[in-house]
Amino acid sequence: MSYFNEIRNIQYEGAKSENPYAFKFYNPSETINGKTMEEHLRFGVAYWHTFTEDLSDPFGVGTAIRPWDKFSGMDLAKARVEAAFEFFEKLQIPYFCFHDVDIAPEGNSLKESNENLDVIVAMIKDYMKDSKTKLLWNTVNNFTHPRFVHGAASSNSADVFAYAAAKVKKGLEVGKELGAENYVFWGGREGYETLLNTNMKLELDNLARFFHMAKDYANEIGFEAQFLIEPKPKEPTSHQYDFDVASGYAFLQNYDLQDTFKFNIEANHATLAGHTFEHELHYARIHNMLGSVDANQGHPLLGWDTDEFPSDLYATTLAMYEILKNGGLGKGGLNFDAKVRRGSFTPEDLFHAHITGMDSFAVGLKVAQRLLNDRVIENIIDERYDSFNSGIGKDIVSGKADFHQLEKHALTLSDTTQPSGQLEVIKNKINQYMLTTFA
Ligand code: XUL
Ligand code: CO
Repeated sequence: MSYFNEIRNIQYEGAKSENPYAFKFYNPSETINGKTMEEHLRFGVAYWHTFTEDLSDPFGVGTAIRPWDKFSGMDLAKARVEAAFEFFEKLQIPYFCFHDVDIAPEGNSLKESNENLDVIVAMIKDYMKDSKTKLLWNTVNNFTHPRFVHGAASSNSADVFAYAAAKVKKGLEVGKELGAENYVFWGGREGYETLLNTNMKLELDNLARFFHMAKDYANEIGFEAQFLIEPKPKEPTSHQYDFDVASGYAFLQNYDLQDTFKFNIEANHATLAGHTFEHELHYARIHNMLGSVDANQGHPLLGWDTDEFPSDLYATTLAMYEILKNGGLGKGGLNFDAKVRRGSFTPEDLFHAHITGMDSFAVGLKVAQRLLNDRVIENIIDERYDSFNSGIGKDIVSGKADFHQLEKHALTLSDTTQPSGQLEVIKNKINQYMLTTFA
């Protein structure tokens, strides 16, 4: 059965193509600096937003028209798998990602939920045999069901902690079964609403205990996926524990988890935290903690997680610059944790959204590689910090200098001369590179 009958495989047709069902910039087989675009970008489809999401919002019911919605229960779950693999193939997408509840309905008990999962996982495994699309990561949803109202691993209830652990245990087994390259922990409701009823120390300790137990179990079953923490500062709780990369990294170090995890960085979570997307990527990169990316964008005027498909070429360029500086994403990828707008409710919109996201990152990749080749940003930064390459600067960096020596040096200074920060020059250069790369 075909769910996207009218749509043929999406091909690269070049920048001048008028075909809305073609890539204008994403050319999977094109080589850039020794790697194909497909290898650089490692795009993934988010199962929840593309096949499960109904586009409801707090003010209105779902609007999504999805041909598979004529089914219900397990039949719907199976229809979604069929639709998903048709979509993956037509889009030539190398990866996908899911939560347990995206792919199979929850039953009346944990046992029943696991049985439902087993049926769908077996079906997905079967489809994967004939597909080039692999599992970038899986995770479990430990936040939607009312039992997780006070959190999962940071719940006040030991029973809920146990239930959450059982779900992650199954998630790790599913990840191994399907060959997931990563396993994601997004905080969900791991956070708190008010300190007036919260034992924060116990909650943080428990969260760390949970992560250690998860890693122990992954080791026990030989599941070698990279573990990823996905920071987010707020939503649904007002204080999420994995606020951003910096606080997440401190948490991991406090609990001796820094070698177990890397970060899955989501653009809209970065901006919710008051950072830029590139700030979060950069912070993770310089600490060797950049694992994977949830590629989306927030709305500049809205203060919540809008999860839009990425189309801002400036943002994708700066993101790809960080990713290239990182030497790529390793086992990670660019997962479109993004949803079409509530008004974009047709199945065709799902294709247009992904084409736009993929083209936007392809543009970012090409511009960023040129910026790097010409050392545009590197040269400016090297020059800016040149004072640390000789004299007193070299002594500071090598650890030789102390306050006595620094005071002695400072007393000899009449006035310091400093070069300009040149921000406007740099921005103009980046604009020039963006426009001339495709001229
Ligand atoms: C929520 C979010 C999640 C994670 C996976 O904001 O980003 O979808 O990516 O649980
Ligand atoms: Co996400």
